[in-house]
Amino acid sequence: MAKLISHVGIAVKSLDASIPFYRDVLGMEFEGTEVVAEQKVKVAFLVVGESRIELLEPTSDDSPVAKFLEKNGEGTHHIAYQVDDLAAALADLKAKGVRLIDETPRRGAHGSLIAFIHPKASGGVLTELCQAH
Ligand code: CMX
Repeated sequence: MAKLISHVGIAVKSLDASIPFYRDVLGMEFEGTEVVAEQKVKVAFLVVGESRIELLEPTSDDSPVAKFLEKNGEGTHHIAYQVDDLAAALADLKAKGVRLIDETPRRGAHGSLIAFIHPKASGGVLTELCQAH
């Protein structure tokens, strides 16, 4: 099911303040930013090998990332694994009784399809599955 680590999501207060560390200090290729309206975040992607770092800045006070920042401050927010067929993966997880946040795929960045597994079902790690578009 999980093919590779698509990206690691990191919650930040400000993309502008956070991008330079990854781009200029760690030397990652900066791919650009995108607003993911459905998730109430603005994201920046930085390429590292086959994977990416996704910096997440909330776009409103009721964004899940705003709530995370308020509770924990900046830091690792989720790990995303790439799958070939998200709908099939979700059906499989549901059949196995895994607690899902999204029972059907939603729209993520880059037109991808995404769904989250609840952190209580995955050892305290918010886990995303994504299918590239
Ligand atoms: N990683 C690990 N645990 C987390 C977490 C995270 N990112 N966010 C919340 N939790 C834990 C909390 O610590 C809390 O645990 P305790 O009950 O032990 O204290 C529990 O989950 C409930 O957290 P909460 O703060 O009360 O928040 P909610 O239940 O309202 O929401 C969650 C939590 C995960 C269901 C919600 O954030 C969600 O639906 N997330 C998925 C969507 C998302 O995060 N979108 C932004 C990224 C989008 C993108 O990548 O494009």
